[in-house]
Amino acid sequence: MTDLFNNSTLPFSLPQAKGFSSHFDDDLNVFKISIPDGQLLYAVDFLNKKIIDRTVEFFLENNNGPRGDAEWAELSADQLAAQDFHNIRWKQDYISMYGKRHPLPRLTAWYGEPGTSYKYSGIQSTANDWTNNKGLQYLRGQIEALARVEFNSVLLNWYRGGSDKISWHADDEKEFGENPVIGSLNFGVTRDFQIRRIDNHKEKFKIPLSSGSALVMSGAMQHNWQHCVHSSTKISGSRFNLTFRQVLQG
Ligand SMILES: O=C(O)CCC(=O)C(=O)O
Repeated sequence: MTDLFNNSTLPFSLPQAKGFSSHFDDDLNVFKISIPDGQLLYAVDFLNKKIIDRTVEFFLENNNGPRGDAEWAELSADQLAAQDFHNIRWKQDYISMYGKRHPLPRLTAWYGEPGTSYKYSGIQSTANDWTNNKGLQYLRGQIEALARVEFNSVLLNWYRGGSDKISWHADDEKEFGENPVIGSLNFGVTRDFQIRRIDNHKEKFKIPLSSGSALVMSGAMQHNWQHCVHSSTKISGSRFNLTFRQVLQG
């Protein structure tokens, strides 16, 4: 149930069920959301337009690629591999299903402290060193201030258009520890972040993640809830999502 004394209204609906509540924190300028077995922080205009525009430019800076947004979705994997990105080493990963290799429906890049490595969608990925990456270090500082934890790595997802997506999953890999805090930043077109309970798929809600928004997931969320971003024929244009994480090393 939404707190009646809010001075700001949550721009999406939570299930009307026991254990769901939200409250706007005026000091932090953020919605604090409780769900059964989890907590969320949601800040709509967390980053300003100047930072957003500069960040998108930073993500795409390259010598030889398209300038316009729509063109990116049309490049083949080989054409993308030939792009010389200056700041982010975007890559096309593949998953194997029933003996066939399929491209992941998005581009990814994994950055962090030297030595951090992480497995997602069955793909073992060693982090690109982020020590001298000024853009990522700036964004890390921003999300750490909101989440009040330190992150040592980030997974970047580039959804080039409406057909790019990420399927239902939880970030429950053992290298993230028991109850991980995961901080997400969003740039570009708005996409719905869907959340459903693992033991009851009908208990679900969606959060529109617009450009400049931040979302922090914590508590036992990754053991009890899954999330995804569905494809949509109504969407065109790029969205970049960064999920900052603490990978336990050793
Ligand atoms: O794009 C998003 O908002 C979600 C990304 C995600 O779920 C992940 O990287 O594990």
